[in-house]
Amino acid sequence: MSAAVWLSLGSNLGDRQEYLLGALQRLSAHPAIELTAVSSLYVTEPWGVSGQEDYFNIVAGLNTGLSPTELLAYTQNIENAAGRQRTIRWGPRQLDIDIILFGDKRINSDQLQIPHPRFKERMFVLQPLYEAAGDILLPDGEHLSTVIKKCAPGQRVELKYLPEEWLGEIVNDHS
Ligand code: A4P
Ligand code: MG
Repeated sequence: MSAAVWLSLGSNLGDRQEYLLGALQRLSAHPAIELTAVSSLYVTEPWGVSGQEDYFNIVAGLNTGLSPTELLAYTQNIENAAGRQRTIRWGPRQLDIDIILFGDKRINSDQLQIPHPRFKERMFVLQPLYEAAGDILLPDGEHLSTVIKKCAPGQRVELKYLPEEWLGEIVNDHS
């Protein structure tokens, strides 16, 4: 069975836009992944550790027949292919891919927590998610718009490119 999944992708090292584009290409190249939505590209202030470059953040929606752990293994391969080194937690990175939602699943293992444990505190996830997914009902019964109203104000999340301004054919190519 296919599940509706939402991923958050971020980059704050090197050619940030190119890393995000490359990740989307690799995701849509997988035979068991169908890319269904990609948000605008946002420039966001670093969350967690200050003194880093701004991030480029996006959200992508997909349908997949992969299990959550299979999807995590694939997204970690994509991160590694982008040269990702795991040194400082929340430190600078070429590419970070987090699984935010996986249908209605709730998972709490050492390797994987879904929904992502910190997404409700992060406007760099919530704003593009709202743009791409609309006011979805979350697995805990809360609407996304309610979470956004409760999120700490003042986090800088600036629209840089609308989807058609930065994606080219990437989403259409797959359909
Ligand atoms: N893991 C558990 N649950 C998940 C999940 N739902 N999705 C595990 C993905 N991975 C999940 O991640 C550490 C471990 O989390 C993985 O091995 C996986 O088994 P990591 O990517 O190696 O390390 P990390 O990303 O440095 O740590 P962490 O805690 O995942 O950080 P976050 O929460 O991903 O935050 N500021 C802005 N503006 N934009 C950003 O994109 N990103 C981060 C990273 C910090 N600040 C940011 C941004
Ligand atoms: Mg991560």
